[in-house]
Amino acid sequence: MWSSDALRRIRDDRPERRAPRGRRRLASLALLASPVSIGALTLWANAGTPGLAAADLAPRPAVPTLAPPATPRRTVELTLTAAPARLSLQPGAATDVFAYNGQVPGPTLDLREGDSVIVHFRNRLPEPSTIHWHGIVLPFIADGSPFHPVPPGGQHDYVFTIRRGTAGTYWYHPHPDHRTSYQVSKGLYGAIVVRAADDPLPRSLPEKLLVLSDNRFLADGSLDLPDPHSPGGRLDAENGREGDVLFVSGAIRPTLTIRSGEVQRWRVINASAARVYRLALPGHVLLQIGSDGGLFERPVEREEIVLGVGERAELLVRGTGAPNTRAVLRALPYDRYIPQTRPVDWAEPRDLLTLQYTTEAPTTPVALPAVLRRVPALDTTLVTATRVMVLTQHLINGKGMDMGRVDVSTTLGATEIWEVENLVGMDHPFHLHGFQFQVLDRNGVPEPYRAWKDVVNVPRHETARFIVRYDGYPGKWMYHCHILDHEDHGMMGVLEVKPSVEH
Ligand SMILES: [Cu+2]
Repeated sequence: MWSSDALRRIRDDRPERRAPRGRRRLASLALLASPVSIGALTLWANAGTPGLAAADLAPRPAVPTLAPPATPRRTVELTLTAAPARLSLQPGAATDVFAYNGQVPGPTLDLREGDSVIVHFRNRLPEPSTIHWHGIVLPFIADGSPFHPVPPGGQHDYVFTIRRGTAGTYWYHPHPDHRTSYQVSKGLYGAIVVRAADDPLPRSLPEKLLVLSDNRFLADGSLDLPDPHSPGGRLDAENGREGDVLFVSGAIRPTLTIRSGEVQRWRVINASAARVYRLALPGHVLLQIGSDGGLFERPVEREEIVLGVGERAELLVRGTGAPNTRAVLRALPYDRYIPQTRPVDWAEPRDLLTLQYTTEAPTTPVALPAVLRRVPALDTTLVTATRVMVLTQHLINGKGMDMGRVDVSTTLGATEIWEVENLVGMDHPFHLHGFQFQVLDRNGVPEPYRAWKDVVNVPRHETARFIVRYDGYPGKWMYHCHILDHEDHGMMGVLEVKPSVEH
């Protein structure tokens, strides 16, 4: 199924094996990959962890075994081309979209801690774009923020290294000035999975990747993207654009299979422009094991999980149902709206996918670790500043985004608290680029467990506080509401992190 060429595209890049630069094979995923496409899904081989495929909503092809090198250090090099395409997102209809490498969602990047990543981005769109690597700690020039637009016909190489300790689930999407909601709605988003060599969970767990998104269509199958000045456009600007068609990794209500007794590892990404998912699997207690920046210290049992815009969750789904039964993963109603613009059907639960039990006799559940890893608490005694962010509709601290202004200035290595206060009657998910943070409390209630986060949803009239240490890279980093229409309308600011002074 997988050619050795396709596997070699992820190069073993240990220095002693390096060929002279000029002779080094430049492997492009776009050219060399022979991915197995099933509908809109693509399965990428994962040379380091045989048996685990990143995108896995369909029967998995055999993945060949390739012994990982003793000290893996790889360069993963690929090309992502954003271009118009005509795809069938819904049965029986063709839709003009924007796609990465011709698919929606774009290819899943299956990475390991320590990987050097080179992405050749080619913009074949009729407008400027970027690729933002949501949640990944990387240099400013690689962040794909509005500071570095790539013009139509242009290209940019994003070069970064995946840090140790950051294994988790991330995603990528465009982040151009004023056009993020439009481009994501047109189909530009994809998943990133980062794996750790010392992952504490059994490798035998079947893994599923669920990229949640929604969209809205006109009767002719085209995307419903109203003129910004029309009533529909103004409603999207207010609420953030939601759609009535829900997708899981590009599929509408797909079916996953599970054997009774089996434990599966699910990675869930909220890639929607504005929709919040309140996830529940009736008849099952979910075991959440991680969030935006990777694993928790210990698994946490949850009846439901609220996944704000841009957030991710890692879960263990325990197959406690009987053979040949089924369960439905649902998005329960979540009221994030002001009454004046609350959608009439907001209170309807929505089905996301069917979990079908096989007819096989129950299997014995695998033993799960009680401790996943250490998440050291950031030291509050080192805090040198508290940044107060007051959210109102489309504004932060009363200001709209100005690319020429620095809103917060600080120094690399400093530890600070951010207090994000939402004064209005609508939720705003707050996202910080460049650094992972730890939520301290929400409305004064201490966070029950520590996690690395890059988005915190701040419900209406509530306040969230987080602590962050700027231990990444200097640069000008965006912070913004992750309702993409709010971001596009200026609900964004600039954090300048200056290099620390050498003594
Ligand atoms: Cu917002």
